[in-house]
Amino acid sequence: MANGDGTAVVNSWNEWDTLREVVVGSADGACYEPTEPGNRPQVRDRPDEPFPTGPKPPEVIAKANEELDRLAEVLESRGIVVRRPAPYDFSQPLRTPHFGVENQYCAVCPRDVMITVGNEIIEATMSRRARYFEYEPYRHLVYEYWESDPRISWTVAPKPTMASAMYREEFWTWPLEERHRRMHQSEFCVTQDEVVFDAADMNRFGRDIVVQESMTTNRAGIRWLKRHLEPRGFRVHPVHFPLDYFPSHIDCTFVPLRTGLILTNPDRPLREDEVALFTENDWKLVEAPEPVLSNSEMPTHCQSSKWLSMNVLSISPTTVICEEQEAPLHDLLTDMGFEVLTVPFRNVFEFGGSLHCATWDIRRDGTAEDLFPRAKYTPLTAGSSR
Ligand code: ABU
Repeated sequence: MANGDGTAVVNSWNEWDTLREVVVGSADGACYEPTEPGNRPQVRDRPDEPFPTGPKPPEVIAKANEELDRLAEVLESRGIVVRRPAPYDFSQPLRTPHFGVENQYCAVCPRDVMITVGNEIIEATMSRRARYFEYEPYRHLVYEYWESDPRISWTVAPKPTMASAMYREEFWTWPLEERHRRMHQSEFCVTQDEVVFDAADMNRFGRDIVVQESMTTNRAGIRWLKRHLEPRGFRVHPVHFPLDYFPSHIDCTFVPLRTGLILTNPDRPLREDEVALFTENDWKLVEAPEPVLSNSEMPTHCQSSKWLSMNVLSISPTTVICEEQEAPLHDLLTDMGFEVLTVPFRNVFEFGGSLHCATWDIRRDGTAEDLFPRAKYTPLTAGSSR
């Protein structure tokens, strides 16, 4: 069954068209992320202290849920349909033939796992053991959408083994000078042997998809995305931010706000030879202001950077939702003509993200526009080896 206006039930081609239906994460059942080969969580400013394990305290969960619920209310007040993940017991340990992990993580950040690309839902491979089954809290929704509209396709990307050989353990002990020396090599904690990607390493720009090579997305993952998406009419562009030594998820680094405008991270410039794709196609790159919190002021158990400040959610080409204390960003966006809505969200930070991370857009207005008409692009399927 189609949506009332004839749009497919699942339809989202970019990060900014008018939002009609969205999933907002939930902190119910959340656990601390375990130490594993793809992740070394640390207590902020006390790296020698053991990172907690098991379920997060009920009061920490309650505060995050209050903010997630508030976001849901604001979205609903704008006429947007809000859906939520199903309950899931993240305290269950996992054992597969290839790995074991003492507990799982949470369903706060659907963006990391799930992506809508046009009328298709893709479940990412994921890159960390504790997140192997993180698609499960969203499956009831996927089935509902898939059953209700024959135009919807649903793809589960190949699951990697996440065996020890998939990871590069020494990555975690490289000194900063070593990281700087290697900054153009794009070799992180995941090797290139298996297909690996988190959905949050992608930005959607109509028929163009930009994918960051990172700790959570490798070159095999990008190849898989190219081979999957190119026959469906998309162009997939890998991007790199060489000064980000621990890259994971593009939405605190490169944030498209509307056609022609991208918010960028001044600490993480785009690789020089990749800028032309944007500038030659009339995209303006605007640097985000310094976040209000410094890295050392971020919540104790938060593994994300201060740049969660720019992890905003666009609900239309003219309206953006921001964390309520990020006044310099509000001012910049207002000066650029946006209506800025604000919600408190700092209690969500330690669950892995801010407003963009904590959402997964299901339906926006819009279609597969070509927003890079001058892109020079060689499809992988035509013989390129990248
Ligand atoms: N999950 C988004 C975190 C990215 C960052 O810390 O920059």
